[in-house]
Amino acid sequence: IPPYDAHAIEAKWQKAWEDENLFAVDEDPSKPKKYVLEMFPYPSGDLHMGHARNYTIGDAMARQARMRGFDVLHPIGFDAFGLPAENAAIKHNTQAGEWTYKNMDQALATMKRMGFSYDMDRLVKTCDPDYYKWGQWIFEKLWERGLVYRKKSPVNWCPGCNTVLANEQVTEGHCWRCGSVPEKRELEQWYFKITDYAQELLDDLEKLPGWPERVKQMQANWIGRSEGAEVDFTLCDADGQPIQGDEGKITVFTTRADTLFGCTFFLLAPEYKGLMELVEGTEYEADVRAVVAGAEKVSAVERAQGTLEKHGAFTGRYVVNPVSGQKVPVWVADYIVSDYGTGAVMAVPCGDQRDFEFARKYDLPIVPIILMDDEREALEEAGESIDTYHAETVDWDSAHAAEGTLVQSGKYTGMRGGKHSEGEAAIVADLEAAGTGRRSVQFRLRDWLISRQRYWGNPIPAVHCEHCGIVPVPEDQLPVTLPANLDLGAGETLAECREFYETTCPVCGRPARRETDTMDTFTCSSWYYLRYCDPHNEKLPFSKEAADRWMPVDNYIGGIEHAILHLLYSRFFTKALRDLGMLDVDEPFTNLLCQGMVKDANGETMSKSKGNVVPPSSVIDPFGADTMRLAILFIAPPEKDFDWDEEAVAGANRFIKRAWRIVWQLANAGDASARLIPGSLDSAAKKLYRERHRTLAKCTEDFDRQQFNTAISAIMELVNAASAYLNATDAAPEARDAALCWLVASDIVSSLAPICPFWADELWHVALGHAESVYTAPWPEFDLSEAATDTVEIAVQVLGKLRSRVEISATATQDEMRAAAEEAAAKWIDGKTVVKAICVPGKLVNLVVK
Ligand code: ANZ
Ligand code: ZN
Repeated sequence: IPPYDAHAIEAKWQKAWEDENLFAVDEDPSKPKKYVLEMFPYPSGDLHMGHARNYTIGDAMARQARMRGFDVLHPIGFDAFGLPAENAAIKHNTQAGEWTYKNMDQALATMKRMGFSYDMDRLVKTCDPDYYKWGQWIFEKLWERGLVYRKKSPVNWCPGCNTVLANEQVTEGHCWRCGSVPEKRELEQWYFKITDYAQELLDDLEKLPGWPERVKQMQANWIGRSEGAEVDFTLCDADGQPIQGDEGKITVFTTRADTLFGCTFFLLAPEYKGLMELVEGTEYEADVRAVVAGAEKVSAVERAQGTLEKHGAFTGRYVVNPVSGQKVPVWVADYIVSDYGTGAVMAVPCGDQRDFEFARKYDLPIVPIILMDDEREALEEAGESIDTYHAETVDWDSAHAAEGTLVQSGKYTGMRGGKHSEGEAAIVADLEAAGTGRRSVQFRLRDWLISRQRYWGNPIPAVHCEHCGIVPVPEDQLPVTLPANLDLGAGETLAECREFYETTCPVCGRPARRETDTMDTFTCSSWYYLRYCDPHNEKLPFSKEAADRWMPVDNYIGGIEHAILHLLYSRFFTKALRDLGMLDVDEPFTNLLCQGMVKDANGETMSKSKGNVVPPSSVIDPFGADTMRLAILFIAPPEKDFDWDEEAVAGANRFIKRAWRIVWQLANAGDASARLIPGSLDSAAKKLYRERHRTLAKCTEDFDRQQFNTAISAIMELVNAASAYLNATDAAPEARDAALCWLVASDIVSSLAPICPFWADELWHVALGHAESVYTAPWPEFDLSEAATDTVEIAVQVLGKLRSRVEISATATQDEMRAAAEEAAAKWIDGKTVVKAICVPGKLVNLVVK
């Protein structure tokens, strides 16, 4: 038996697979397809453990699918644009591209060492012009369809990164990359109209039973659909004189029209259009301006959270409540945002905590109009009536429950109040009848701001012409190529690069200026999985035929950090491209697996700053990639976090070596041409034969559930059973069943092949003598009925003491049980008389002797 030399074997098969192009797609339409995809990496350096885990999971799935007869698409690429390349270029005084391509090469080398079965002919790098060209092409198609527009709007400007951030990139009030606090700036920006798809993006979550519930919940919350109503208030001056015409109407969006009687003041967002006209030249102007100026310093996201100290000012104006007829003051408040609902809010401090805090701060009235159930019970017990309940103010510390019984609410008093309540329905119906309100649905989802004032990204293909306006770059002039030699170190930007921005108008031919914004890199990762279907297409981003063949992705594997943005944007692209007639599917990813994190041995997240990163090479160098892959999959189920464990790696290595020896022994004892006749196996062989059916059934099922750790346990049991068989037959090796030995050797190699590929292909070729790769061989077949035991092992006791165990037929009679027990316990009953045998079928025989 040759020793297990991981490094020699791995080098050998890396080369052989590459030479043979073994993992290229078959493009065989007679086979069912399977598209297995891991989220592609950002090439920031070498791969880390998180990557290694992500790709090992995907690779095990892809390899097994191949063995099960699927035509498998398993590609890889790089999400290669982005800020870190620019920062690195500045720091190391190189070009962003140079740094990026170098890192990609390094990552590819590690992927090769890890044995990932990618179809390398389909490699996609998003910073290659023949990829980003099609990103520009798609941009223009979306533009034609009305899904791209420009808007001057207050944007989050990150002073650290010198760029605009999308709302999504401001997390808890800080830049997601550098942690700076973004400022407000007014700029013309490019947007994708993802909100056109808000309802469908929400509804279609139901078509995704293969996604984790929590991811769907996060998406639904992000889309944030709210059902409510718009209510029109009438603007008036201090004397209650209404202001005539359309300007005299201010509309709010509320989910709680039932609380209209509790509206004691009225709020406008600082950016509310027309706010300044209300106060211009009045004594209130200065205070209102101060609130507006203060709000500009804080991001809208943060303001809307309502956790900051609230600021406001009275405008000197009032509005009349369309239901109660009450006149209430209009204030500007910084916790109201302009891009949700109408930017105006009816404040109900008894029911809304933010309004409550504002009322307390500025001494505005809080009138209770809803009683919680216990308050109502107390009231009734005191013999008072809801109808006559009267209170002008409250002594509470916070706003009260959202649901209860309406009081002090005119004809609605006594009705149930709350979201979607009886009271809400009644009031909205009356508003609709009176023409002062209507049902309305709002989404939290905002349009996708894609403009970045950054160099290392996909240029937006547009030209600004003084005569023709903003025009798209004609298709035959795509791609707009990124200049390679910007002096980033000196702070040069695209907007300062003459060579880039000086151009002529494609319509009139006059000198014009090229757009210098690049696209958010999330645009590149929103359709890469489509390019993999047809990576060399020179006429289109991908053909419909190829997309129809491969889409949707059957198994998508990646980190939970992409649960919202990347997945939402990809779903949007798929739907928009479907509507352009480019493919047929509604959803890009059928099954989603979010793998858990790899933490260090102390349970801390691995990070460079903590200095606790375990690089994959630290395992591959001493033990080989197969040990690494086995350890990663064995430590925990894929969706769970795990703590990196040296002992588990050593254990995986011991097992791989042991399985290596057992396979060789079985192969040496085996014979490929011998015929296996189950009926003629002796009892030891029969036992192993049953075990192989049982463990393969378990292992196959576990693969289907992607529970690789328990699949590996099943394979370990099979190895143990084989080892026991070899030991039991050590005395008479010639009695070993050659066909069975060969079969079980093949089983062990095949079932471990998705996990330890180098090990497996070596044994398959050398120990088992096959000419072809194990990945061209089928996944082992099994038959659960063969696993059913027709014998049982029973305990043999003499006078209640366990003396022996014996294997007997499962259907043995009591006499047969007794006979077998007496034989097994012969030496303990020698010279005595068995007076009685107590038989418990399937369990034991107790012999009573004298
Ligand atoms: C009256 C009211 C009473 C409200 C009450 C809530 C509770 P969701 O559910 O998230 O959609 N609102 C509306 N537009 C706003 C804006 N631009 N900025 C800040 N707040 C705004 O939230 C809907 C509620 O958020 C609306 O219902 C409104 O306050 C507030 F007991 O109206 B409500
Ligand atoms: Zn022009």
